[in-house]
Amino acid sequence: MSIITLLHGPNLNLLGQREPHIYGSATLADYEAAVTAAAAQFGHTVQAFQTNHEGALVDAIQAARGVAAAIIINPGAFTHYAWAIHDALATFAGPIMEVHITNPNAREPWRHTSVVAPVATGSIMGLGMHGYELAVQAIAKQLGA
Ligand code: CA2
Repeated sequence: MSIITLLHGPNLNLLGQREPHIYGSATLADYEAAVTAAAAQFGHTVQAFQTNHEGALVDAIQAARGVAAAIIINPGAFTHYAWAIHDALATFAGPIMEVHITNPNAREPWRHTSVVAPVATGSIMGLGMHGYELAVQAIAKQLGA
């Protein structure tokens, strides 16, 4: 049994409360429950954390080192410019799945760059909650369980 750290960045605490035409009606708690259920199918547990603060996200990534076997991260808008998150993720030894609810490449040009993608094992975008479930499946395969 391994721990998967699930990290959400800024404004994702508002899921299900604002802009449902873009982000759907599922809440952050729904996302965390779905990932937990998917992970349980492979015998893994999930430690979930959301923050609106870049440094807190860096701290959470560092805290996952030596504790979690894998990270699933939706860094929110930090995706597009937060090199401190890039650097923190680069220190993590296990699989890292970058997940986005929407497809940033189909949105404004400033969303087309990800500074996280170069240090991610894989990136899944535009599939809503299903993307998170696919991320769990990919991690389970990578961990060999
Ligand atoms: O599609 C994604 O998952 C994003 O990471 C979401 C970020 C956005 O900046 C990225 O480009 C793509 C924004 C998260 C904002 O979440 C909200 C949720 C509900 C209501 C308002 C914002």
